[in-house]
Amino acid sequence: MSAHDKKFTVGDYLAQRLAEIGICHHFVVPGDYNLILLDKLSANPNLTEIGCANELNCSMAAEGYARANGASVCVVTFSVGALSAFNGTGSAYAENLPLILVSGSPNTNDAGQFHILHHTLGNGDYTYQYEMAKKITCCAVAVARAEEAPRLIDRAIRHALLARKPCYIEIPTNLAGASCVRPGPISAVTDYVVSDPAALEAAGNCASEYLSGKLKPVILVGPKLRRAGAEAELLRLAEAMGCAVAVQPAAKGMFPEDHPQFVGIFWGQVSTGAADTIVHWADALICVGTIFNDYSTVGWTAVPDIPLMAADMDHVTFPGAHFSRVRLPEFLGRLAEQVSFNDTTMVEYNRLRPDPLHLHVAAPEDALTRKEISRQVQDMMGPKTSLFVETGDSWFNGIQLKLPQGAQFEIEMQWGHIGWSIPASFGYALHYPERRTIVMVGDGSFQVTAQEVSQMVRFRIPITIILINNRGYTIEVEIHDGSYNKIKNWDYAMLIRAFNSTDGDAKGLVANTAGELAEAIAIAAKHDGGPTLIECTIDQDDCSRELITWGHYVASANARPPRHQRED
Ligand code: DPX
Ligand code: MG
Repeated sequence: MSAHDKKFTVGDYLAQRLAEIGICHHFVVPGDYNLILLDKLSANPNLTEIGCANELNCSMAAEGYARANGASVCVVTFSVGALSAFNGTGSAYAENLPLILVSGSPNTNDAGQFHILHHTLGNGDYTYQYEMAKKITCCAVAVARAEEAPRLIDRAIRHALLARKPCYIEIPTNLAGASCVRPGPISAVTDYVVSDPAALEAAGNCASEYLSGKLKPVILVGPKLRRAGAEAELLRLAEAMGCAVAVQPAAKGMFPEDHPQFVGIFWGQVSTGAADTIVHWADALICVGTIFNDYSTVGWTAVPDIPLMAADMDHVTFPGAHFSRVRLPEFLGRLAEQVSFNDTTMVEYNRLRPDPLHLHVAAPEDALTRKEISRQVQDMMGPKTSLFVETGDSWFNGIQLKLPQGAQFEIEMQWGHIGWSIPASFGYALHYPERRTIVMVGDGSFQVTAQEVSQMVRFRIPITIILINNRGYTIEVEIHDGSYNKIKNWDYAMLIRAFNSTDGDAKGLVANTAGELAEAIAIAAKHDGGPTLIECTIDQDDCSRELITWGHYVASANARPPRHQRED
């Protein structure tokens, strides 16, 4: 084979790299600027093309696929496609997921000839999309000559994998099929950057100093733990220390909930178990991959107030010292070797441990309530369940559930885009056909991305959608009410049947009572040929105590008056 094989193209190069980093499905919406590229991608035998209904959903499906697979790709057309896909790309940035956004772009001759092109702003500028992409990715590249494609494609993918952030690759329509050299070993792109040995050692020593003399250490786990691939090391550290382990809401499931050291979700006033009491009692707090934002701190009311040790994905900060290029798995692994056992916080927690709740079981004819839905969803959970919870009261209902060993939990708490759970669960389930994916989603959220259920129908993915119909944006009602929180009601079960058309096998069911929900869940459990949507109707005012409490504090944080600088 000659080094410059005429038959090998820029599109083939990208396809090969995607396959080599373990991507098996590529999410696409076609448009004339990306058609040749799509032909090249689908010609690669290791990639399966997954068409989506629109680019917002396409990017969110890729976001969900990256949660399961570790990396993903979304391929769209210029501007009309890419600007919608920026939303899922923003989510991937916020949620620390390497999503590769690829956009077709105008023919390379047009800019110089001052042509006005379709799907553009019409002002002759074709750089704006690339400029915008720079802000929401860790690396954006625009290929202008085929010769540059290998270097730029490799660079973007490498940055994304290392930083666990999205990247952007723009390929002009007349370059996707242009000939290109073949790629070298993939290790040059995927090779892991290990910790700086001196920084790792110094950080380890600093950790010993931080913990020395402390009597009540607690570990607080945040959502970046899984993104850094450090769950096993955290477990080793926790068991070596024997201390209490609390988890932030966005990290639910990243430390096993059936582990004796699991003390609950630390979420200020809406914590589970007695997690907040034990976190506030601690005199040393080892934060691992945590994110303290207005939501996770309940409108800044639950910011830990002792000096912290904060281990992030690639650096560690102590009171008074910072260490760069310390990778989380290596740091936690090292700490697990050096710490001493101190279970004081577990001894205390066992005194505080709340008794298990005796949940009220509704009679079959009882009108459905939020609590009864949660009780029945709890019974659906097993080791192979993956539960997606959507922004809305579903967050609070989902957080309260107990995850049995092996169950997975997905939440998009940093970005918080309503409608995320439908395309994201679809993307996720493509990677995990052996798992049972359940989605808890509100009526308002479902209306944002409902079309993507048709992809679950098309690819026969048996996702169970528990749609909680409380006739509006209840979480918004609790934060700030107004006429805008009312929405048009739909016949959701009938909508699903419309997606079936002549060849689909989705089920759309309605549950108004506890008994109807139990029957619907039994049908869903046996249904493998496509999704089952269960519309659960509840009273408009039936929402969780946690939502009301949290909404009150978040609303107060939003309403803080502007602070003016003092004029001297
Ligand atoms: C909005 C939210 O019906 O859930 O349980 O009734 O609240 P609940 P629904 O799905 O309603 C969701 C609604 C409108 N948030 O209450 S959380 C603002 C918002 C957002 N994302 C996007 N637009 C607006 N989070 C894309
Ligand atoms: Mg609602």
